[in-house]
Amino acid sequence: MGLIGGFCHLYIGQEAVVVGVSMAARPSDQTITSYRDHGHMLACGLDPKGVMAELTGRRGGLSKGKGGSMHMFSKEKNFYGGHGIVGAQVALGTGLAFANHYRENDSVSLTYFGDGAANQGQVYESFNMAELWKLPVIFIIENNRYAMGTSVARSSALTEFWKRGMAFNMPGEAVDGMDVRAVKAATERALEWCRSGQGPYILEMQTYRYRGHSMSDPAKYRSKEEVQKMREEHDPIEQVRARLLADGVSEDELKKIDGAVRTIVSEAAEFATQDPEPDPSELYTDILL
Ligand SMILES: Cc1ncc(C[n+]2csc(CCOP(=O)(O)OP(=O)(O)O)c2C)c(N)n1
Ligand SMILES: [Mg+2]
Repeated sequence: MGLIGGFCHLYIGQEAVVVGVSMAARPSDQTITSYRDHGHMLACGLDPKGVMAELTGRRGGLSKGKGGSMHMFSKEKNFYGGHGIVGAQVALGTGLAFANHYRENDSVSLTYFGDGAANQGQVYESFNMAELWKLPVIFIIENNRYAMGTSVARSSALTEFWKRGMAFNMPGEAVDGMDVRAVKAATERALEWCRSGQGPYILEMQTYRYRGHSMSDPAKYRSKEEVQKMREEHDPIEQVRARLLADGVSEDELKKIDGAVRTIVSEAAEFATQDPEPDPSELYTDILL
């Protein structure tokens, strides 16, 4: 409908990652991620109206309508963005872990990044310092198999991202990122490792990006069949639904949950189209000059 200006990177297909991690984490643990951040924000407990209104550039948006989809923060919910520079959040997330270590506050930095970002130089500088100083950080690599239109096989010398910490003595494991139970269990192990003072940990979440990279994506780099197969055989939400039905939860109960979610979404959409845009006088506030 053209209501969202600029970029918009959807998280559809990857939901089990952030949900499973959040189930294991404490509200005091910090989250920091890339521009594919809407799911992370919702999982941190941020108001969907604030997220949606930021997408449409309205006053009630989480960054007052001036940040857009890639730049939303909430110190209150320990959500540190939303970063557009590929890999930049990894060094910042390591800094958050340094602060935790220094303050001895028992919090863990949940630092998310993509398979593409995993090839950036600052990631390895961060790995070195994190392990050297035993910083409480989980490096969560969301391997959704593509960086824009480039598959991991075409860009990465070592496609087993969980092994990327080996040169630094950092443990890691591969996780079925389409199964929320596997994500939660692996995150619990990693959190225990970090909180007991043993340093950082890598979780490679093997997941899949259903939609295009961003706003326009001709998707010539993968087949429709590949996407269809993932949706049909591995969808993280359908898996939960099938398990609940098998456990005796009724279709009616599931419909109620669906209905409640739809209400939240339409209320957010309504707010994001009715709320006014920021006043022009706001153009020079909240920025560093
Ligand atoms: C330093 C830098 N280089 C290039 C880009 C352009 N760019 C934006 S997203 C992206 C791909 C990153 O892929 P990945 O880390 O796998 O994350 P995903 O989009 O799959 O979540 C690239 C190259 C950028 N934003 N920043
Ligand atoms: Mg990727």
